[in-house]
Amino acid sequence: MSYRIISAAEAASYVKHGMNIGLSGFTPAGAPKAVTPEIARIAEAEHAAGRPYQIGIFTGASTGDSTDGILSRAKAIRYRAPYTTNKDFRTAVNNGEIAYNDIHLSQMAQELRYGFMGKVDVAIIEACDVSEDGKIWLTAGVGISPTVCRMADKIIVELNSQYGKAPKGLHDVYEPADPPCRREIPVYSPSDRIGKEYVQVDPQKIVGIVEVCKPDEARAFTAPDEISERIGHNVAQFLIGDMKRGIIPSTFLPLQSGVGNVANAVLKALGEDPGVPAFQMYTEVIQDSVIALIREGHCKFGSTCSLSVSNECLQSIYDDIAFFKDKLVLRPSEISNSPEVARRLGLISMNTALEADIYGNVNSTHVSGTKMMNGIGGSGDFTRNAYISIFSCPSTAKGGCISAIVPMVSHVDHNEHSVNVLITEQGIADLRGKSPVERSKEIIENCVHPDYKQILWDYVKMAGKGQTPHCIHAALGMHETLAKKGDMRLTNWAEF
Ligand code: 0RQ
Repeated sequence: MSYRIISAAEAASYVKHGMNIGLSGFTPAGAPKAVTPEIARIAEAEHAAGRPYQIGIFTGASTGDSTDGILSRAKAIRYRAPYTTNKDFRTAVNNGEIAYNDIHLSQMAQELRYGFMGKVDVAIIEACDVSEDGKIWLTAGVGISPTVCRMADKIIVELNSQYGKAPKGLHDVYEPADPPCRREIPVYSPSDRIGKEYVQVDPQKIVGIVEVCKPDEARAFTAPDEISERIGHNVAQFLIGDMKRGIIPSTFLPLQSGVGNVANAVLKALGEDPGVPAFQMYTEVIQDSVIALIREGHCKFGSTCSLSVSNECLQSIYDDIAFFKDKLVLRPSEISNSPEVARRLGLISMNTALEADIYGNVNSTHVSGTKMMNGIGGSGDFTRNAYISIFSCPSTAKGGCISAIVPMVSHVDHNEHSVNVLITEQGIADLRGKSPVERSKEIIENCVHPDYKQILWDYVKMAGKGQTPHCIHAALGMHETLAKKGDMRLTNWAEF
């Protein structure tokens, strides 16, 4: 290979203060792991010398600690988009130290191409192979790699030998043209392949290859607890009910699912329920539970942007790659999350709420309205365009001190016009075809924890009549009670 093999430190030296870097990967899957810690070292040295050093980060979704964690702690990030899950990044954002642009994941690549976020100076791309003529074969996540490779002045390849060349052939790389020349994305079934197995770049832009042998920095999921198992069971019962009524065809519809413990438990429950037929997935992340379902035949095909699985699970996929190759495809985020494709395929979307209100508005991102949790991720891409959009969450958080159902959400990510179904461990609220007042009855009756039911009925009574009844001065009263007394159960509407 005629590319120069360079150290991670040399690669990092191409990234100067004020530049923007574009990264491969989607969740820790396929994100760079070697060069970003060296960028953090440069930042620390520059700061120690009294000089400024901060960069912008463009990526597919969250990354691993080697990027968001280490760079946040080194105070090296000026700007970042989109979704992330890192605790230190979250702290820095909530301290006002980082400009975080939490956009829909499907829009990230195109907003870069449209010029909304500035230049991509250096792309850092994890690969399992690279050819002389500029073909880059990615690893466990695609994200925005094709776009940042095309836009960047320089490309650094982290050639990760951890899994050898096993990921080769899993990818389907396709980048749409921009308006007014864009055509339809020709995915008519989750398993359709429309692009190339690699990212084609101009080989002149590859300034060096950094040799790496590191696993993904996957997050461990806790085993489903009783609450998430009940949520999963309720989701399965809801879908079976809709199939019996003929709303969902007996062949079923492709499923999308977000990340997190609840999402993992829901998928597990769907696979275990004999009433749910074998299904396909058209989604952004595939977690451990889905890989088990593919092995068992409950999931027939998985189209995803990343294999966001534990390291053991990833190794087991690559060990059995002949089995998985025709059952999985990895796509760029603007294809995996495409609103056009979601609407065409008729996805059943399943995402997670932090809180929902009695009319069906959902907050997935901001704790008590101001503190960023993770971000919207792909939940908005799918919710707005799904055949049926479902949100689930436990009915309470923090030992019961917080009700997930409140009179008015403290931040809106998904509004009442897009949310079809709300599910907690308490039950199912089917909001389809209902007016706001009808929705509020359905939600309070079926989804609210018993500790909070009367508080919410009292709010509804106080709000009186109207299209969407509210007491505006008291609508965030449960949040205010939490802030003052540490427990929403102590809400006394007479105080508002
Ligand atoms: O915190 O563990 O410290 O107690 O939030 O909650 O119940 O473990 O659920 O892991 O599924 O995460 C919405 C954050 C849920 C996630 C969110 C606290 C709760 C706990 C986690 P502790 P759980 P999960 C996919 C598509 C974004 C939207 C989406 C998420 C912690 O699923 O980021 O689905 N989703 N995107 O105690 C204060 C409340 C709370 C609360 C829960 N009302 N107030 N804290 N918590 N409700 C993403 C991609 O596109 C890649």
